[in-house]
Amino acid sequence: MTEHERYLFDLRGYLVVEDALSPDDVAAANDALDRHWDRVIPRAREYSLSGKSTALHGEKGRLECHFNLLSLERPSCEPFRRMLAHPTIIPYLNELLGSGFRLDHGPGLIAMERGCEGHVLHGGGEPYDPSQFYVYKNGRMFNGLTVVSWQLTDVHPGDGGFCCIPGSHKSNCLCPVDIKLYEAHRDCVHQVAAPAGSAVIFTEALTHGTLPWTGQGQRRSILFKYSPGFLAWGGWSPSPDALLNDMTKEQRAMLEPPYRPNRPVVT
Ligand SMILES: O=C(O)CCC(=O)C(=O)O
Repeated sequence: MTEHERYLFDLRGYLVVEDALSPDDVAAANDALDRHWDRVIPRAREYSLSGKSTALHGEKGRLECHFNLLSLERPSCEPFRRMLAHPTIIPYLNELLGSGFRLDHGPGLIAMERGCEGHVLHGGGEPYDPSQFYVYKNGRMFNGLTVVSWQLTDVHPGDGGFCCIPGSHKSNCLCPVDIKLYEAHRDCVHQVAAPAGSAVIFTEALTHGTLPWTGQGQRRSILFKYSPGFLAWGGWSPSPDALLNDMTKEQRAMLEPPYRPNRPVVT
């Protein structure tokens, strides 16, 4: 990470890394999703994410897929496997999570069209959660669960989508409910614009959520959630040998279970 990136991540709790994916990688991921789009479904209304918020309400749920993007047949799985241990992202995760970090869960798709609801803001420095935390000690950052959200379409200012309260990963006070519902003090909530090909990296300790989508086209984000190597937020289950044997050693290292000593280190 550059001096500027380190400063900005510590200050705000997130970073936008532009051009992390090449235009060909973005196109390959979008093509793969298009091939499987009949299995991408709106989130059921009974699992609405906008809660009681009128500001985040939408006429439909966001679009999700409930299949493993890493296990799709070739070539559809390839762009997502490249994201899993992407050379652009590895140095950031080594610095933010420590070497030996692992995929905690994902990848997941968040797709949105005009009219899709938002998601109530969640997370924050208080209450302290030892699985999704941010601390700065011994001259470096330590993070729990940390997200890399790959943008497959442009997100312009004002489109909605991912939003956060910059700096809230270090907050000492509980976030009031009406702020989480985006019904008070909206000026502290920042909508994060990012062109296609960007990786938005954020700590889950940041208060964050989703604004209803008002953009022209679709939002398509692929979220990978990583933990330090010794930590699990979401648990772990073994991946089939057929999948592991068909991956690079860097990709396989991401799917290791949580433990501390002698982890495979990816640099
Ligand atoms: O990307 C988004 O819109 C929200 C993601 C989110 O809430 C999460 O990862 O916990």
